Amino acid sequence: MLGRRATLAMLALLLAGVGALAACGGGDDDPGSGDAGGSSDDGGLASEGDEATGDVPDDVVVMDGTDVRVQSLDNTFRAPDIQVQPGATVTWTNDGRNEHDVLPVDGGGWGVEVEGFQPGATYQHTFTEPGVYDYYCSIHGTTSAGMVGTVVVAEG
Ligand SMILES: [Cu+2]
Repeated sequence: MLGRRATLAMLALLLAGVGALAACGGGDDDPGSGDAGGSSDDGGLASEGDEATGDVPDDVVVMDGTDVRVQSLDNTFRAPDIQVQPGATVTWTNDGRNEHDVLPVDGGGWGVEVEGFQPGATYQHTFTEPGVYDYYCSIHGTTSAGMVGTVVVAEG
């Protein structure tokens, strides 16, 4: 008797679980199909332009003021993607336990090698020209993945 009751109880739990899953699946369908029409317009706009200077990241954080700080942690930049006004000075601090570097993906004239960016060190650069400046840490990333960041210089 006990064994049979236990089996019935498990069966009831199983059925309840299946019911809950089915309810979730059904609920997701309706909003999903509603969104599809609206978002296709945005895709068309996003694909225009920006090819020469690089893309402005979607999650870019607009930073007010002329003194902006970016933390270098193990192993990310925080915030990774920022927007500053022309003439702003960006200060990277190595707040991690490991050594890092800050290297521009395109061109040069700024950035810091690992020798100058040990834990506790700071590096700063003033960005005067509008543009999209991609950078990376060559120890923990590549030019396009891993420990990467972007400074967008634009009038706010
Ligand atoms: Cu690094």
